[in-house]
Amino acid sequence: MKLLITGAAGGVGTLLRPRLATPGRTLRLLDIVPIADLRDGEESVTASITDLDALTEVCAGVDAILHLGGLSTEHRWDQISEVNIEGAYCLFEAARRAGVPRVVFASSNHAVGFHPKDGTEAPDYGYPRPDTFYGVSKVLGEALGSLYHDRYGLDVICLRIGSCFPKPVNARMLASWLSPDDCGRLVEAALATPDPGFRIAWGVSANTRRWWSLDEARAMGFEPLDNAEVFADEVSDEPDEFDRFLGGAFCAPYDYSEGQS
Ligand code: 15L
Repeated sequence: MKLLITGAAGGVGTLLRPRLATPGRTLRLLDIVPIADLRDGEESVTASITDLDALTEVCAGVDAILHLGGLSTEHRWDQISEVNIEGAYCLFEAARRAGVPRVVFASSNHAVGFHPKDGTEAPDYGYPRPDTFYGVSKVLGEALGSLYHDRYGLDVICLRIGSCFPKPVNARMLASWLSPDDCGRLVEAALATPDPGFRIAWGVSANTRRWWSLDEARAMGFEPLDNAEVFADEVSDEPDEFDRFLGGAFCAPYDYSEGQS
């Protein structure tokens, strides 16, 4: 089984590489920078996710794609549209041209970040309400996934990932944390679930303070085993005024002037 991981040199990609390495699986690691310290079962390809021809070649012989590539925080519109939006188009189109049957798309909670928290679990498939241009790019990626499923039959699973870091670093992450191990388990579920069609699921651990649904992820066979609460004593309880929204600080005003992106 050959799994292509885009953005493999990034934060989540680096956390997932060892967790997705299984006997009989080749990880084809794509990034714009070469990947050092390749392990058994890994191969590295240096290319841009906005180079459709290169991406189509890289997709040859691949069984599934985990698309992590792109900017992972807010940037100016020209940067987001050039990298994340064009990159998502190239990814789905390359998958179609190369006949890759399944794409797991790393969407984000910021696709729906401006929904206010209302004391109930935010449902899977919540209506888009992006909190940034970055969030808009995730909505666009989900929309492309939907189109490529309906028009071409690709299986597309969009994971609205919370905060995937080694451990939570602020009060919000006590709710939004997706542990690296749970992230690996969630991706495995998305890769293995039979006939998924088009899905949108939250990516979050079994946090005591969680405010996102786990229904769709569980329906794919995911069971989170970690809980951010074990780190509660290590993070400041200082509330942030933007924590009233699902997207937290991404909802704050952003300075797009030169040098701020
Ligand atoms: C994301 O989508 C970002 O890529 C990441 O940098 C975190 O900020 C995360 O969301 C979050 O909401 O904590």
